[in-house]
Amino acid sequence: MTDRSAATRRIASFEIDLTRYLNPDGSLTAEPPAFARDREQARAMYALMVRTRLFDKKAVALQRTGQLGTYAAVLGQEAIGVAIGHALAAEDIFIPAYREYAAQFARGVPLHAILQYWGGDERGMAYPEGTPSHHDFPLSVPIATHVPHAIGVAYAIRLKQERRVVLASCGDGATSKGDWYEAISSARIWNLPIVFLVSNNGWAISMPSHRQTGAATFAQKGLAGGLHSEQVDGNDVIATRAVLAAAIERARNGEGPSLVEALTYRLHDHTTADDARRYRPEAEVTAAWERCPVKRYKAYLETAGFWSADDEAALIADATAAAEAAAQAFVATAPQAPEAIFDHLYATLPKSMEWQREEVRNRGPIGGGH
Ligand SMILES: Cc1ncc(C[n+]2csc(CCOP(=O)(O)OP(=O)(O)O)c2C)c(N)n1
Repeated sequence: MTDRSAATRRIASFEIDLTRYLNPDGSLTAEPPAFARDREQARAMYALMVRTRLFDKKAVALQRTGQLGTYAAVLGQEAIGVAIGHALAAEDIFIPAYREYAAQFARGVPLHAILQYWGGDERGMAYPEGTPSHHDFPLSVPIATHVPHAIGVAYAIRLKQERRVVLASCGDGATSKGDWYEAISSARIWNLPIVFLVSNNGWAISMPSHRQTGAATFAQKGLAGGLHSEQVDGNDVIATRAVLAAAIERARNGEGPSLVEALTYRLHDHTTADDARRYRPEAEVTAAWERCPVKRYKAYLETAGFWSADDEAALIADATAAAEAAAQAFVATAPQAPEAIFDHLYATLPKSMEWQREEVRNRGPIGGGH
């Protein structure tokens, strides 16, 4: 065999950065950004995180008591939605997967609308006018199919020369799909104002992340498309907001797309239709609770003098009441006409669908509180 080393030159090499401000015990690794030193902003982020956690608990309880369809819990991943909600500007466009409820709440989606969606009622995705959510996308349960759509939106923004940014979120499993790679590939070629957020929560249902890719990180998948790519501790709301805000700013300034891999952990089952005990070691879950984003951020706030026991009691009471009110609003919603699913999908119903619409109409109501 000939030695070809003399003929070989290295033409590319790469590094992936990981950002973390908060250790799991809430202590700081570095001086935090200005927003985390601002009492009001820092408190608002915590309130949203706790509200989301209590909403989530209520949603699971509704499903367990037969009042809600399958629901995807966000337990353990709340910081990511909070960071998205606080990093995006009102005019930006959020194109979510299905676990980033906190971001949707921040942008004006009412809590009960999310329950409505998981109750099989598409009206929950008609977000209120006059809120930033109005121009956002509905949840995407089909994995990664919304990511090329996000490219289309970002392309339109560039064409119209608007200073808006698209943020598309998905899980680690979604990065295995062809449509996801197609989007990554187009983003840089067209220099689109887009940020891809990949929540690496350790699992894609029963498939662990380390079997999802042979690569050391999911972030480096973005490098293949020429994207600015990095990791962040997704259980550290300060770091996640800071990294996303920087990526959004680059996109807004025409400096190209980014991929952010947020390291987190799904503390709940995949959905209420799943039983993770069948495939996931209990010890892994116990260890992950030590990295809980709520506990960590609360410790930071307390040390900073931004949070007291009275604040906590008031927030828990308020967030519990909000979750309860959402549940009641959902349960009280009259079901929509069964044929409404056709009306939501088509402006003009194709002739070939008319008999299907009739058949569904005769079947009885769907959605609403039941
Ligand atoms: C196109 C498509 N294929 C398969 C499924 C079934 N499915 C639902 S969730 C899921 C795993 C998704 O894992 P990941 O992207 O890591 O997101 P996570 O649920 O962990 O947040 C799969 C395969 C689906 N919803 N859509």
